[in-house]
Amino acid sequence: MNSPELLPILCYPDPRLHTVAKPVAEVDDDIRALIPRMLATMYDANGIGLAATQVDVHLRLIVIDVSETRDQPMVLINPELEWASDEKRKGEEGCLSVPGIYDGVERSIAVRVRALDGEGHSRVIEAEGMLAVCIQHEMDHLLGKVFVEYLSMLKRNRIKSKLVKARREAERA
Ligand code: K2U
Ligand code: ZN
Repeated sequence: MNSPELLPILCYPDPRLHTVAKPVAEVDDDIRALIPRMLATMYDANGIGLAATQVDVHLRLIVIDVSETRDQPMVLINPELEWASDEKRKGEEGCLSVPGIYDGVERSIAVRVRALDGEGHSRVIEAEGMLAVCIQHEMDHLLGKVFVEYLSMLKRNRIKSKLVKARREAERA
């Protein structure tokens, strides 16, 4: 049984990363077919999260697996942030859409999110630690926000030119 076909991940500064995703109307066969492909793409890229926006699907759908064993996938459809702690912490973040760039971002240390799971059942997720950070990072993607937007203009411009240069070299090779 071969693994689900991987999806290409959009790379910053691709403007499609700034699209605001629409709610999933119904957990239908298309969504059920997309979820395993997003999970396979996330695992293949060694990510702990992936938002549909990153694979150029502009729907409110996120997959996450923060487990050490990489075998506890979570699916969040139409996630809504019900509560976020006032207490925040700055943590090192990376992004599959911004390869090779890591920098500090401040996030709430705990969140409570309501979302549909892969079967379309409504669930409440109470998260802290890396799971809380990942959920906030992925929910930003659904709003067209990439973590580099929390950095200074100077850093953001340096990152943009670095990635554009790397892409040009890759295309020439
Ligand atoms: O691009 C993505 O959305 C996947 C992100 C998710 C994430 C970023 C920062 C902090 C937590 C989650 C990452 O690329 S997954 C790669 C990674 C793995 C472990 C720790 C940080 C980043
Ligand atoms: Zn990301």
